[in-house]
Amino acid sequence: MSELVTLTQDGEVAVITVNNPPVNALSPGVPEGIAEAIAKISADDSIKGAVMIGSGQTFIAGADIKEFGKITSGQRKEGINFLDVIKSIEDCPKPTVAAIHGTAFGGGLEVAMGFHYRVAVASAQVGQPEVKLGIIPGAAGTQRLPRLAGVAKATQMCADGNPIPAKDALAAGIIDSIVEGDLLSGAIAFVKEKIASGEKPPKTRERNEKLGDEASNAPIFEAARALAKKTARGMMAPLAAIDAVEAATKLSFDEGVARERELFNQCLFSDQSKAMIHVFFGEREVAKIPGIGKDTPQIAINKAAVIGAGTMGGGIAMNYANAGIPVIMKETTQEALDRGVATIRKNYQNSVNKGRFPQEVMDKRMALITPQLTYDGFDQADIITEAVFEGMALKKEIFSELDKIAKPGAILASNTSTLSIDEIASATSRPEFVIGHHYFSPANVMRLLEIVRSQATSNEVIATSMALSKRLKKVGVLVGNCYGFVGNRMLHQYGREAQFLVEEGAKPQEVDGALYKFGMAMGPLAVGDLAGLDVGWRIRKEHRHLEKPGVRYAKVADELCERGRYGQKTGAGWYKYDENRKAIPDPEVDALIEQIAAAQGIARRVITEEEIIERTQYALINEGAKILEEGIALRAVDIDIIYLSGYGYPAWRGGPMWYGDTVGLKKVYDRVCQFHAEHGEWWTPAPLLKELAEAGKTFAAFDKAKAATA
Ligand code: 3H9
Repeated sequence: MSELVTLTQDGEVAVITVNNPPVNALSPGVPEGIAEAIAKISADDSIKGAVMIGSGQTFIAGADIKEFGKITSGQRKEGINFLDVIKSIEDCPKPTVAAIHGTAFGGGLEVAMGFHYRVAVASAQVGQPEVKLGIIPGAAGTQRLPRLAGVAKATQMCADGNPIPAKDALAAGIIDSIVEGDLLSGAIAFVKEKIASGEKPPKTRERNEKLGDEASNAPIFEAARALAKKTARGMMAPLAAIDAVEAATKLSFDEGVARERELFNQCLFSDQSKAMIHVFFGEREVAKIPGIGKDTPQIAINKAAVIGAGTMGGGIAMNYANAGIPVIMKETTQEALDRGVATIRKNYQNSVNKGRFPQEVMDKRMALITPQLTYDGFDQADIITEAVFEGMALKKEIFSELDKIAKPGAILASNTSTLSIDEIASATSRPEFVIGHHYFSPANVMRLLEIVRSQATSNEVIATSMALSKRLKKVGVLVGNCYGFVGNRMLHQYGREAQFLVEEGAKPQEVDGALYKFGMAMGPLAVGDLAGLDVGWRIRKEHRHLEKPGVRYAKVADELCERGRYGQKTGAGWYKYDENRKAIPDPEVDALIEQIAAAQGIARRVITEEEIIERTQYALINEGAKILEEGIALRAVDIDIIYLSGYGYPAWRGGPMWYGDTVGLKKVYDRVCQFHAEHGEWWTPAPLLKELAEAGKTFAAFDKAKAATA
């Protein structure tokens, strides 16, 4: 037997151990090893029953995701087939038990369901997360899970991909027992009982009692489809997963498996699954920073402080409290402080009301936040995050103050979304401890944390910030210092094109509608109204000196602000809003736009959805290529992850740079050149885009080549 799967014997019980670190994925060799072990167990009269366990941190976390890319690229000729090995486990004449700790995900759960019984430790989780990779279970998970858990539970698990804890898996019938104490001993004791009972080992595929009937199942599938269309808008996998579970209720087991395979292949070979697999590895890749490793020392973060109790400051304080880290939240007036605390309380209360966590958790978190008007206790904080208005003078004043108060070795972070970290750091005597921690609104919800290094930021501060992002349940992405960093620098181009399109003839709802249809969580103009148009207005005023004379400037947003239309908070912005905050197109805005266009001599015309997508997406890609070339982002995938986790970009498109690869960089570059000719300076093609397009390459290939030389 290979080292990936070992077979040992404990009296009459055989123990199969899967040993494929870090997550015991079903890489080539693992399913074969399990099949070989089962064959030996079936043939050996001294063995009466068997247990399978994973070594290390987990049971089997699924198929080896790296193999999917090999299949779709043609590098691997044969598909992945775990069906036969699972059937051989199920057909083993002796009782078999899967002993689960960590995660039994995807193919891991599918293998476990082939065993006659499943036991787990209380901390284990089981799930069919395939839809998160743009695929569906492909080893009969959609056929066996409803036979164990019933149609409703199986549909939900296969369609949303979320794991469930052992306790719920026991209640649903997915596992048979929760083991207290040592898992292997518990599993061996369990199988011994089954051997002693003489009970015929049950085959999951033959258990049809939970499959329901058409009348009871139809509403389950209908509700699941409606939910998937809403929560996974534009994605094909959740709907395919529901179809596959439905097949389990209507076809024989073997026919259902064949249907599942057909749907699995449709998903696997789609652009969506390629994009989502790119995202899976990308989210892990962003944590890897050249020059920073496990041996880079880190600063212990046990106490935090935040300056500002506004939308951002309050959200940041919540992040610390959620992670169990005590945090001081400072404001300048009692009124602002009270408002900040009330918002936090309201947010937590909403979560309690929705059943996300109990009241005690809220009380504990509230108790971790100390609201105050002074700098008392700031000298004890390991990290201080400034989250005040976006103005350089104010930020420098605060950092100079913090330099006097903070203890040596404390991290001084700014939540600035655009301003130079180098300049902010220059207000202190310890620039190596200054870093940007750019959160996204609402800061307690959005997953992205853009971590901005200055010229001087130390590796220790960067490593601590990256590790802290994990503790705060964020995706930390390290970026370099420039105006707007990665996310907002690109957003600037995207938002500008959206506004230019409006000036040229598209209605605000047409621009937003096309981008919503493309998959964005919201259109850019509606986002502006939500965030507050005055925020960008203030930033633009701060950066007036950077504007180049003679270069076209998007005027409408400024004019809306001049008229007090700041967006939702004033009841009007790009749209007007009713009492339920529903956006309603406003003829006043249309008239204003026409007036601004006429004053600039812009001839208005019909604008297609295709042009809206090209102008906005290619603006992102072109700027992204410049950012990449300048080294502001480490990799193209870092840009993708920033857009997915901070800007509502659809995961199934893989992020803007991946989308560019999907379209083909030659096509993108040609259009950028055309836009450059038509619209001027803003569209100056990025040299890197030109280079890759002309060489027939992709951003993904650029990343790979860079990694190879690192
Ligand atoms: C499937 O099973 C399809 C089936 O229906 C059959 C079809 C025929 N493969 O996340 P971490 C790597 S689809 C390859 O940082 P954690 C990961 O890239 C699969 N590699 O650890 C990372 O590598 P690196 C269904 C994998 O403790 C390292 O392992 N299963 C896989 O925070 C550590 O990962 C899933 O979708 C994999 N399956 O979380 C489960 N999984 O160090 C996906 C992980 O080089 N995995 N790696 O960056 C997870 O959800 C989490 O990794 C897990 C551990 C919860 C298991």
